[in-house]
Amino acid sequence: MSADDKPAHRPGSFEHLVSDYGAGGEFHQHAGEGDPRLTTAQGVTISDNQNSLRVGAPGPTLLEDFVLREKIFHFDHERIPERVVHARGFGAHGIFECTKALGDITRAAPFQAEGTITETFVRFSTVAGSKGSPDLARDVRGFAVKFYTDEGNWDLVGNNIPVFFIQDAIKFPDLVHAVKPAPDRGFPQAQSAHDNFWDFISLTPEAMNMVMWQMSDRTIPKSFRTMEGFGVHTFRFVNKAGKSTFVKFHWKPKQGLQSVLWDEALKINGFDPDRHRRDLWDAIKAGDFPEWDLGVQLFDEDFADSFDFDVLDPTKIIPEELVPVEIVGTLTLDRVVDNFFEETEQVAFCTQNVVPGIDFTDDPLLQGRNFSYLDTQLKRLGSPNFTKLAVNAPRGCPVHNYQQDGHMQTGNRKGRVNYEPNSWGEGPRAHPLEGYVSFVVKEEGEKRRLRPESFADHYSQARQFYISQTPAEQGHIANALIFELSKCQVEDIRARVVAHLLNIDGALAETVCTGLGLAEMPDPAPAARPTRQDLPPSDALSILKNGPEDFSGRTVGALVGNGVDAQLLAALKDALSAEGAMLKLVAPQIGGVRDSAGMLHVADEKIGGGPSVVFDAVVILPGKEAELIAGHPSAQDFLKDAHAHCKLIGHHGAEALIAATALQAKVDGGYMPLDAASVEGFVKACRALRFWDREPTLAK
Ligand code: HDE
Repeated sequence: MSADDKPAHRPGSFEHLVSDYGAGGEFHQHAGEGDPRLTTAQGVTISDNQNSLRVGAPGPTLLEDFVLREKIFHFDHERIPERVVHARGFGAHGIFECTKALGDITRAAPFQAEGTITETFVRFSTVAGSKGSPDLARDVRGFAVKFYTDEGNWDLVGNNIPVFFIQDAIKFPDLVHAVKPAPDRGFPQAQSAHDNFWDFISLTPEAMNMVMWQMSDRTIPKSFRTMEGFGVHTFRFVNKAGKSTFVKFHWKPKQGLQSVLWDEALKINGFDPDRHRRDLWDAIKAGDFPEWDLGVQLFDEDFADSFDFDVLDPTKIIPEELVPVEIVGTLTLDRVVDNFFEETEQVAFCTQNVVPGIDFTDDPLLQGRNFSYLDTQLKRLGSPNFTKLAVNAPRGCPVHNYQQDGHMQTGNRKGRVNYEPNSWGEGPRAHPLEGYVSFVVKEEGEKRRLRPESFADHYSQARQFYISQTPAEQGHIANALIFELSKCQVEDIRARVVAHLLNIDGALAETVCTGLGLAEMPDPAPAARPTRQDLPPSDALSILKNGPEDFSGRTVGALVGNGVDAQLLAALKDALSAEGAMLKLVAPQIGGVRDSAGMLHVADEKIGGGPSVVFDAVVILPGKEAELIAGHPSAQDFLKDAHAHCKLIGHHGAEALIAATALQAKVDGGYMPLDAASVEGFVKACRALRFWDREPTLAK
């Protein structure tokens, strides 16, 4: 609990409540001397906030009671529509520091000089679930960044996956309808494992690259802090001379990439549906500020012409091996919001928000987004004046224009001039040199509804993604497909997806076909272009090849009992803190345990409230309570899950619990006996995050 989470009064006391009955028998709870006065929205001090105005006891209640009516009226109108997608999200403030000037490539303000600091606001989100849905749904994560630059706001509204399901904005409502709860029954919530989603996908071959990413562990990140972000589309950088360079944006977490396992995700959702938002909040509050490097892939028309795929096709990446990612700055999130609604809920990202030096391309998805975001903010926030809210208003530069009035206006210009041109000699004018100038592109062609042929290869990059994964990651993709398709009730839908997999990787299709128990392998789906077998694997596409270098920012969960070895516990705490990691205690009671030297250690969680799924590694130190802990079903789950999730398991005196879970015969190299001398070795081993060698043994 941080200082500002602590109540002001003495624990257990009622001194903050002054309660009495008045002369007429009326019950009051009111302010003590010096407390701020409670008022109505009109500023009138309220005498009684507990009892409405009545005639007699108990009533009737009077319509005249403006205090009651105003309070209820405002409450009745608290909700605004949730975002049609990305409803569940969490935001934080930060700064972006330029580490490599790009003045020759772009005139965009954040990149003009090394060391330039730009304030930012970031909102992470899931896509499909409603506002109250769990954080660990298998889903794409939004990664939206607002840069408050000196030349206006730039919104880089990205995802944690660099490709998208569809190539044209016109298909977006269908995609979203298909993944959201079915309209007749209103479920399932926050998941893609259902017929409607896979029906749509199986009829949309262009989705196959994204489907590979979606079925990988990318969609169940350990934390927002351990995922990448991508701008997805190809954008343009434009320099002062008007020269354009294509650019793709990447956010690379300094914390390293890390995801959970699907079984963990399911359990975390039950134990702590707020896992990701809590994690970000706790880290920032603890001063462990998460950081991402901003990388850019820069390329010109010649590269675009020679590349195997169309750089305007948002279902394709440009492998980092072909165009390296240059790091140009660092984003640090260092401040939580003061108010969730005012900032996280009301922040309005718009892809159309660009600043001089940044421009769009003809990517048909991006063009559609430029309409959608502004439009949806009006629906959500109810007034075109949402730009005046503190979280949305530009900070580094003045705003001067003749836009006026509208709901909740607070910033109309003073004076009589509200049009331009005018001869009153006042008011802002456009500036042809400093103003935003769209990059000049010559366009020609027939006006038709068509999809470029250069967008036609739907499988080659899906295959490239799959073959870039480690065997463990490939296994997770197959399992995810089997899980999701097993939730589809229509066998034909399952078979249609397997037919696409055949165009990606024969062995994967075989595994999924067997895992589903399909009667026979279907024929491959008709493909507009044959799958290229020659695209080389790219290490950048794997999570496990891009993990953290150390164990910092991670947490070990210790299952402890009274009498836990004092020296061992102290050594463990020291070794973890030297690594920048934490130890959390899970004890029979939240009040804590006394160690072998009689010292009290307050517990972070009670057994059953702190399951091993929320920790990166575990230690079992039952002290004198080995038998009691061994008999506790939740303690058994703690160990069984840590084992099943391939976690490192340090232990001392845990034989009884290991026996109670029948794991004696399965103790492997991921189990490490602990004493004060071996804790450092244990912490080093934890850097690997998982003991993957265990995974193939689990089903046996
Ligand atoms: Fe979005 N998307 N999107 N999207 N999107 C929205 O805008 C839309 C797409 C993304 O934290 C909505 O403010 C269309 C790609 C993020 O507030 C809406 C299409 C990418 C967020 C909308 C796409 C994204 C949104 C809903 C296809 C990754 C959350 C609420 C043409 C590059 C922003 C809102 C936040 C939100 C439309 C596809 C990312 C309806 C029409 C591709 C991170 O405007």
